[in-house]
Formats: sequence, C-alpha cells, structure tokens
Amino acid sequence: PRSLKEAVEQAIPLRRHELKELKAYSNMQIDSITVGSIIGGMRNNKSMLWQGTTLDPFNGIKFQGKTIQECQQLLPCSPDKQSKKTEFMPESMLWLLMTGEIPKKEEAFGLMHELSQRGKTLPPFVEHIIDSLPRTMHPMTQLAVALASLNSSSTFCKNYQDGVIGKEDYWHYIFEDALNLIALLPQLVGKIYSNVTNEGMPLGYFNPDRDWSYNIASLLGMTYRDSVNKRNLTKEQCDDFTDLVRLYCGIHVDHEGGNVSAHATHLVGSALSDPYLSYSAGVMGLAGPLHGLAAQEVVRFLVDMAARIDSPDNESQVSEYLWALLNSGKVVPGYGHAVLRKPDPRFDAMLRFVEARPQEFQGDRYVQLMRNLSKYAPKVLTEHGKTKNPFPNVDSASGVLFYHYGIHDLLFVTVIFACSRAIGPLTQLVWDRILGLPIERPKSVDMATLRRLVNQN
Ligand code: NMX
Ligand code: MLT
Repeated sequence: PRSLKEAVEQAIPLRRHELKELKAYSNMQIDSITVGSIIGGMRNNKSMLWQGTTLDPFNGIKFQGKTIQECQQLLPCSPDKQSKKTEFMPESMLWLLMTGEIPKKEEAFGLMHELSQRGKTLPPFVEHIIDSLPRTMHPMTQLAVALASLNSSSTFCKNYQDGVIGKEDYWHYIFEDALNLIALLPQLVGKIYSNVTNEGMPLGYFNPDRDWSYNIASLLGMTYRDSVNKRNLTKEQCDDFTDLVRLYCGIHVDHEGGNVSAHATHLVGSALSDPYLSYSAGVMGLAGPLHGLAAQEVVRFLVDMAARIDSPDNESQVSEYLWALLNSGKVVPGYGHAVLRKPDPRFDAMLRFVEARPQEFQGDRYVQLMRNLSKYAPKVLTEHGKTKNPFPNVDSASGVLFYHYGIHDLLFVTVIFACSRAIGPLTQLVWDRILGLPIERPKSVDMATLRRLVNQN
C-alpha cells in the first residue's frame, strides 16, 4: 500500500495547478471588510486559504467535504475492531485531511504503524523538561512547553539553518516534523498525566502494534490490564473509553482555519517557525477559556451545579443556576459559537455515543444534566438575549464523558483536545509549504484611520 507521503505527493500537482490558476485572479474582489469586522474579532472575513475542513453556520463541519456521519461510515477503524462497527481511527482522518481521499484499510493501518514507530520513545531531554515543571502547573502549559522544546529536534529547522533546502522542498521536512509531533502525543500526554496524577509513575504502556488512540488511552491508565487498571473498569468499559478517545480525537481535529488554535498554528508557521513551535502556539490558544479550555470549564460547572440542585430534571433550579451565572457576568461554558448558528454536529456525535450505551450512562447524574442542559440552556440564553447562538457547542459533552470513565483531573481534559487538534492545523501547515504560501501579515489600522475611512464613505 501507499504511504501517506506517497499519497500526498500524488495530490500535489493538481493543488499547485489550482493555486496557479487562482493567482491569475489576484486582483478580483470577492468580499468586503466592514468596520464591525475590524473591531469585532475579524468575524466573517474570508481571508485565509484552508483546505482540509469547511464550516457552515447551519450544517457545521465537513472534513474534505464529508460530514461526521459520512466519515463514520467510510473511514477505516482500527485493525482490532474490524468485526464490530466502531469509531474510525484518527489516523484515517489524518489521511483524509492530508490527501482529500478516503484511505484504503491497508493504507490506514500502514499509517497507524508508521505513527507508532515514530512515537515509540520520547526524547530523554523532553522527559527531563516535563519532570522539572511544577506538578501543579496547568497541563496545557506543560504540553506547550514540551512541544516547544521539541523544536531542537526539528528536521525542518536544522535543514533550513544549514541552508541546504529550496523553498519547493520545505514541505518534506515540515511533513516529517508534523508526523513526528503527532506520533509523540500519546507519550507526551501520558507523561504529563502520570506526573500530575501518579507521582510520575507510568499508568500504562506504549504498544507499538496498537493504534494512536489506544496508546493515548493506555498511557492514561485506561486500558484493561488488571495490574494498572486501578479504576475497576470492566473490559467493555475500557474498550468503550478507547472508542471514546477515537471518536473524540477523530472529530476535534479541525474546525476550518479561523478558530484560535488552527489560526495561531498557521500564523506562526507562516514565519517558517517549525511545526513544534507553531503547534505549541496553537496549544496556547486552545488553552483559553473561550476556546478549548471550555471543555474543562463545562465539567467544573456541571459538577458544581449538580451539587446545588435536587435533580438534573429540575428545570427551574437549573435555569436559576444559569441566571445566577449570567448575572455575575460569566459565560455559560459549552454554549455559543463564533460561526455556528445551530447545535454543533460534533456535540450530536458525542450524544450518539451516550445513546448507544443507555445502561452505561443511565445512572450518571452529570451526563443526565449535560443532556437536559441542551434543552434548558438555549431557552435561558435566548431570553438573556446576547449570544447569537444559544445552542451547545462541541465542549458541552466531551469532558463529562471522560469524567464518567474516571478522568477526574479536570484540568487535563483540554490536553486530550490538544492531541486531536494537532491533526488539522499541522496538515494545513504541510500544505502551506507545498503551496508556498507567504508570511501572514494583515494590515492593522488605528482609530484615527478608521474614523477617516468612515467619514470618507
Ligand atoms: N454565555 C453567555 N454569554 C454569551 C455566551 C454564553 N455561552 N456566548 C456568547 N455570549 C455573549 C458574548 O459574551 C457577547 O457578550 P458581549 O456583547 O457582552 O461581549 C455576546 O453574547 C455576543 O457574542 P456572540 O457574537 O454570540 O459570540 P462570539 O462570537 O463573540 O463568541 C464564544 C463565541 C464561543 C467565545 C462565546 O459563545 C462563548 O464565550 N461561549 C462560552 C465559552 C465556550 O463554550 N467556548 C468554547 C467554544 C468552542 N471551542 O471549543 O472553542
Ligand atoms: C473549534 O473547534 O475550534 C471551536 O468550535 C471554535 C471555533 O470554531 O472557533
């Protein structure tokens, strides 16, 4: 079977040709910029080329034109799950985003093995750096530090500095670094998690014959091995947890280019900072409470609310809690979106995971509250009248499902988000260099200029 790199090489001529054709229209105006956009977070500006995913306000994300459900039908699952319908591997999604093609089973398995070979061992200096960080430091900060430190092993950085590569060939080295970074994530997050929760003692093992998500689950101590499975989960629950990681990491990869983590990665990469530095910047953006950190905030808020209400079914108590939160000037985490104007289809996909396991989740008060909230909160937010989108976003459901299986260190939830998010923005970074996109440098204006422009019109 073809390797991912061979498949990318086959896709290059067409994309380079398309870009060349588009360059002929460089002066054609296709959109206009409003004052509102300049002072309002550049909302709706079409100003970035992004190939892997697109986002429609009403229908949500598409991955190379495919909906989540189409991806669930088409993308290969892990080799150990062939007999049972289960979640696709994020490796298959990586292939789809990079090439625009659904991988054949053997191609996806080949990529799975390639990643596990690349990710077998964490460089000792990175282990030392993580060990030297205070255990109380936020795990997202630890991840960003560790990722940035890997810059010293960047093949792009080395070859660029040696001056031995031409612009056309940058992408080969960016590709190497991007794949190595993605491959090392299970070990990186396992190391951080064991430091934060287990005094640095490993919670599980890296298995080079298994898929990326299995290794994430294993290094979090969540696969079924009696010796390390301290949480008394059954084999089925452990397998379901691994499937949850596959689902979660499969659908959080990307959300077009404008979200903070993707945009930050792309922006920093446009200065030819290597993928480790670029994605470290993306992770730092993901660590903000209005972006990925909402995943952690949602669980904290559900746990707190559950302690203050009689039952998850008590709509008036839930509404009262929400109003108190809003009146104190806080946002309802997990609700609202800068682009979406309907419930997030990724949220629906997480709910389908719950609905497929009624016995498992029926007694979980927090999960029940999360589900009820998706009916109650839109009414309160609509009455509150500020948010343009009163519906649940992706972070509404995810953390509480990890919590259900025993990931109780809430600050850690966003780190699993960061594993997934590497896949989309790093794919784009490879394509940025294949297409030779320039350094990103938008123009800013001061208030006086803006006033002058307003008066001219
Ligand atoms: N709760 C309370 N107020 C909200 C909410 C919310 N969930 N969402 C938006 N608003 C407010 C917002 O703060 C703004 O108020 P003000 O005029 O006082 O500044 C007003 O509604 C208009 O905001 P929008 O234009 O609807 O939203 P915007 O595009 O600015 O922000 C989010 C999008 C996602 C940052 C915002 O909806 C939010 O803060 N949500 C809660 C945090 C969250 O769940 N973030 C995760 C997003 C997904 N992710 O993974 O990144
Ligand atoms: C994301 O997945 O990045 C979030 O939904 C935020 C966004 O799209 O802006």
